[in-house]
Amino acid sequence: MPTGVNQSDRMTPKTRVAELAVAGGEPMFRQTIHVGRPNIGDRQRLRERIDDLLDRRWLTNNGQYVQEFERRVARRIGVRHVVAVCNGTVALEIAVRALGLTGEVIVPSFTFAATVHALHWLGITPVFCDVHPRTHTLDPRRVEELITPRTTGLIAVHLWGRACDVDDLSAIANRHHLKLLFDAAHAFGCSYQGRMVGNFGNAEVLSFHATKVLNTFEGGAVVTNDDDLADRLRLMRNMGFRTLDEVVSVGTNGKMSEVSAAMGLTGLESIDEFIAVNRRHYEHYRHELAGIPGITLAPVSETERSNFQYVVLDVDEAHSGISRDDLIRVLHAENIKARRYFFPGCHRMPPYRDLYPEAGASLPETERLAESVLCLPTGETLTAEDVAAICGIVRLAVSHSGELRPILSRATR
Ligand code: T4K
Repeated sequence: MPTGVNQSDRMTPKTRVAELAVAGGEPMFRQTIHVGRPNIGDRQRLRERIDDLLDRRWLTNNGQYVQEFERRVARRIGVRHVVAVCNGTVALEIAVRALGLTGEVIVPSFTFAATVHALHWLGITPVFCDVHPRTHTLDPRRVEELITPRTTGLIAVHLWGRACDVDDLSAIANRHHLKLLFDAAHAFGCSYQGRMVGNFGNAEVLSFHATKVLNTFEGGAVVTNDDDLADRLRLMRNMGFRTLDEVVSVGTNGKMSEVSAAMGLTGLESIDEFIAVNRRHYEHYRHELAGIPGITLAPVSETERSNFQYVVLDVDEAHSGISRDDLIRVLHAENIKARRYFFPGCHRMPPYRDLYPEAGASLPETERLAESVLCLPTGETLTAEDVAAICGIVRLAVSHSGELRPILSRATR
């Protein structure tokens, strides 16, 4: 176990509804178990790097750690350019701007708000497209019908690290002369048809937020094989400065700091371990959850690389007897902070719900997923026993859903 990781303080398995915390029992975990607990890696190496950058008094502005981080990420992905920035949202904004997107851009609603906010922030109309029921990613069959003379591009999201249907989306983009940007915030270390995510479309955007498989505290990158685009991106992230005192274009301050890059370099040295731990937890969840009626673990491709960072459950109330939201209440009471990613769907959030009140009508799959999907904890702070305990609670809640129903409805009153 990596240094500093605490063994969870846990109750023995529960077998009766009366033992559930929602029914007045002790919570299963004394401390909250979170989705998105950061991976840290070798703290000693991190401290050495922080001492080194402090000694050199070089804290930001394309320092040597940022440059080294960009080279190492580029090598890992096999892509020509990695432009590291301060977070994934700014990465999206400068990518959208550097690609010259305007007018309308087709985007899923079933994603984190940042994907859509980046467009609206830049005065572009997001046109919401439904996702595929099996992959939860942009459904190419729905994209073409949304293209208008104002459409300039598509943003597709490799949700949960599962690559989109890159071939079909690329064919559509080519046929209609549209730019294709992938939001790969979840997909560092994942592949599509054997090639690493980061090599597709005009560019791809990564997030290195604390909650991602590889983190730089806050951070992100735009990655591309297009030399001219990379040049524009580098200018934009640094206020358009070409040389010491020559500004040649509009830009913003999107730079990654040295301490962030130090964290990223340290994490990269342990990334295979992080992914192996996630994979073990995923397999364990799959084993423990198998056969629970109405509970489906989103599958991970057997043939592609995945980072296994998101453990996603689809709760079908008709078969489980308990809704996703009630299951979340049961889990939260046990101090298992499962998350409703991505509820309620961007089209149902302000300002989009007021701007596009009819959007839901063409997003049946998005609306279903937003009501039925939840994410469970994983990562290096979790143990196999924790996974078994979490699955035990899910099993108990489903197998005794009838007995739980009056308790849950009393609790809401
Ligand atoms: N595109 C997509 C598809 C994305 O999912 C995201 C970000 C982006 C773009 C934008 O990238 P960034 O600009 O963020 O780089 C979290 C993350 O903040 C966000 O990065 C991520 N997606 C999203 C899926 O999850 P929240 O609102 O859920 O954050 P929060 O504060 O509730 O944290 C999540 C869980 O992580 C909590 O249960 C606690 C735990 N946590 C969090 C932090 C920050 C920790 O244990 N330690 C920590 O330091 O958005």
